[in-house]
Amino acid sequence: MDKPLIVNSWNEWDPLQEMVVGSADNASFEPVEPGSRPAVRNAPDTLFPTGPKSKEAIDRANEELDGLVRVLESQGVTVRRPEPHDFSAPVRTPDFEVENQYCAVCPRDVMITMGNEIIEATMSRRARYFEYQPYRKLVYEYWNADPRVEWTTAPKPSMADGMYREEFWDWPLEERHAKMHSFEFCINQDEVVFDAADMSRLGRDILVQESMTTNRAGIHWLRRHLEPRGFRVHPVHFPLDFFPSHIDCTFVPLRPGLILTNPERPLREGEERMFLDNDWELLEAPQPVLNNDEMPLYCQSSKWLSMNVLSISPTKLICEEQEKPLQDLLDKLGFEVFTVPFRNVFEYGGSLHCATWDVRREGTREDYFPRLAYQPLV
Ligand code: ABU
Repeated sequence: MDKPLIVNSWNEWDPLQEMVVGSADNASFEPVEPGSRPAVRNAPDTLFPTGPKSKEAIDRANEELDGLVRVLESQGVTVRRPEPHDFSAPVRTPDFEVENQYCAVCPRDVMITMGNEIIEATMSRRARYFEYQPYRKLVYEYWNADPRVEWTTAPKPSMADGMYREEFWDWPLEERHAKMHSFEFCINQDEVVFDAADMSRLGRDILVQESMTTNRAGIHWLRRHLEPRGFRVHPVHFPLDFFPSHIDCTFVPLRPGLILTNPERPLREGEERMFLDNDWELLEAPQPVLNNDEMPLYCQSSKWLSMNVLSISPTKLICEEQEKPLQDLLDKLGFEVFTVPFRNVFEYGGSLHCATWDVRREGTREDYFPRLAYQPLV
């Protein structure tokens, strides 16, 4: 019999065996750059801090990340952590300079497992250009241990000024509303750009959100890479999300046939077809406990981090400790719900799904969409 695969994960819900959980060690504040305009919550005119985060803020986030590790380990999951990295160091390439980097709290943004293949995303922001580095030692370990592991690094974009549309940040809300169906954000369409967290894996079918962090060239690259490997890639759009970045606070598969949706970010008309034709239920998440203006001061994400849950299996998942309305809904749906406090992690860009990268789950590639009209590129 073949030895079990070391890297194997085809969807977001199969029983979890091995996972990377992020770390806040050496984290810095994200700098202002063409792909990101961080702002202090409720005080947009206050200067956003720069340089390393405080030891206290790092310790608070690490305590919660360690709590997540304990829950995962109690469920038999092997947990791995990133290597230390100096995020206070500047980056200088022939095309740009940025005063510091960010953090290794959200491996989901950088790394994705597609079956037995690990893909490192291009990334979309300068401060995150080298964010693959804290995971390289692990990738080498997996790659050396099992010849069936494939490893792909997507082409690095220049991140030069010409890759961005800086005026995006100054568009008034009315203009964003008027332009919502053009799906043009702070990156233009000239180079291949994607963050891994704009994808969601449903067996043979991969959803990719067009966003501030993934452009159409990025989706095109993913199709050309994944279709010959037997995947079908579906671009998805949420026109009422004026600052889309990462799909996992918007459209969250919980188990075969069930997706948690964001009531304030409906799918573009027509894109729900593939789900309804294949008997999937799209179920709205309840309103989060916090409003956007109650989110942590330096957090750049929305209140919808509430729905950034992590599946341990099709019947068990982990939810943020204070999100009672969502916990009650999941409980009614028959899930065993584990909870962990995680709000001190929010200012590092995500919640439970963002702060993890699944390396191995049970299961194989299944077709959950047998009734699908799909036109491959070639
Ligand atoms: N990194 C996930 C953030 C998504 C959101 O704010 O809705």
